[in-house]
Amino acid sequence: MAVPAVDRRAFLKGAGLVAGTVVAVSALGGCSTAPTPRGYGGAPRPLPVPPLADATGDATSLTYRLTAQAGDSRILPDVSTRTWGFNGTHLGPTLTARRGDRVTVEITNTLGETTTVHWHGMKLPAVADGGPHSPIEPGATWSPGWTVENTAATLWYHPHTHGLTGLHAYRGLAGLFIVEDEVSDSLDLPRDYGVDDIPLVLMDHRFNEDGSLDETDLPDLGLLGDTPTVNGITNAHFDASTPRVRFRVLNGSTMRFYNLAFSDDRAFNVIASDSGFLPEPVERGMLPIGPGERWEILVDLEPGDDISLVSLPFPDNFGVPEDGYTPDFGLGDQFTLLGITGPPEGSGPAPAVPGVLDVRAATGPDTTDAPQRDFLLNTFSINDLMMDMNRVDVVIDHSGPEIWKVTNDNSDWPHNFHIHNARFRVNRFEGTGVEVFNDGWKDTVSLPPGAGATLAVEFGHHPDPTWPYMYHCHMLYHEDQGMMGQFVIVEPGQTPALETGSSEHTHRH
Ligand SMILES: [Cu+2]
Repeated sequence: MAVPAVDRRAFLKGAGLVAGTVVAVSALGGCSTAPTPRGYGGAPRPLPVPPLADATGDATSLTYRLTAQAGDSRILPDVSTRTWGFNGTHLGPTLTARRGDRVTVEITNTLGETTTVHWHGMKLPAVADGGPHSPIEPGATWSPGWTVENTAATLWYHPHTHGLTGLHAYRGLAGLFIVEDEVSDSLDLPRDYGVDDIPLVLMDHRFNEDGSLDETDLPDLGLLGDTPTVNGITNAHFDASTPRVRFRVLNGSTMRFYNLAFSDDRAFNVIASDSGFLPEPVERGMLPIGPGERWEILVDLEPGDDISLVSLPFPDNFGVPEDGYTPDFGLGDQFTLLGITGPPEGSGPAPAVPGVLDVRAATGPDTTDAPQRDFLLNTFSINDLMMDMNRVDVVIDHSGPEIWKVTNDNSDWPHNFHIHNARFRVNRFEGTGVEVFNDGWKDTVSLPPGAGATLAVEFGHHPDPTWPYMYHCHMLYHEDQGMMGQFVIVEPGQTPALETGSSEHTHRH
């Protein structure tokens, strides 16, 4: 359905006025007048680390089993919260595989509600991708299988239920999928999972007085929270045992952008983006991360260090106007995310950071003669259209790369853009004065108001006219409101013929 531009603007203005109260509420999480978010008083708790999942099968053909289940968790220290998780009450275990492995995941849904599981960042056949066309009904088991073709990277999995992705992720359905290969083997990097190689799943929540999750969608903001959590708890603390720690940071929040830094402003090295290693480490003091994105960073620590990983207010509010008409996306908020203490006395200095990480990442795809497509993001639409499970928006009938020019057409809202079954380079970033770090291979790009990103996109090539892949805004309230489209990869001359899906919308309103 097309949405006339005039109506969108009118809606936006009206919504902004309604959101006036939200601005005030969200500002409580801000830096200057902010009280401590709930769960951050008192003693910190040790950072939980999601367990590594056990695989069955032989060395190169792995089978994982995930059970989506509900249960009670201690997100807050003093009260239990009903949450969802895989193989546990909250979040999910970390899956691992090597490039070239055959992977099968048997997912059983015991939730009592239909959900799906999508492999974010993975190149794989659309039938295994776990988008909205692959519902797992209550009591059912879904067993996708594929051969891992990604290079070493920190990927993740989360629901992609039509109209309900944000809610299902917010309840806790998210886990990491770490891919290793011969390059990651060869690098002198921290690799002892849970010791010096630490996943950090960032989320944010709102709580009712009784400790239950507040699942009320705020106007325009959906499930934006006022309380940050790391690996499922508030006020987490990590005691380093080594002089260098590798953090694999996932922004698993539904709507929140974080501006990562350390409390003492120390520099750190960025070593990997969404889709794998950078060609060489890049030293940074701040690092924005949008919903769905991942960064791997190295931080060096000394005995006696007592610091925090924090999220700082975005310079220039990420280009979003601070007025009475624009919803407060929390871009001015400041949070302590994770307390960190240095290694024990007597720990030596960290070794030199490798000067080269992955020469394969130094160049993008050759886009000479590559087709270009344009995507205009505005409010809840892409190219004036909202998601329709029965409509194919893009047909790709070749195996080469494409140029996708993605523009945030809103002057006052941030968006971001994620493409399934693909990785891309950000070749140009324009239309905004806001600096966004976009080095390396990515699968999700953050777009401040007005920003245009020219992406050189490399797709997995698994032609199948019957199953679509998704592209969408990864601010999940936007996605759930319809900010998503479908593409199909076919053989030359083939016509898409979707056999799956339905026009039934399951929006919760
Ligand atoms: Cu959006």
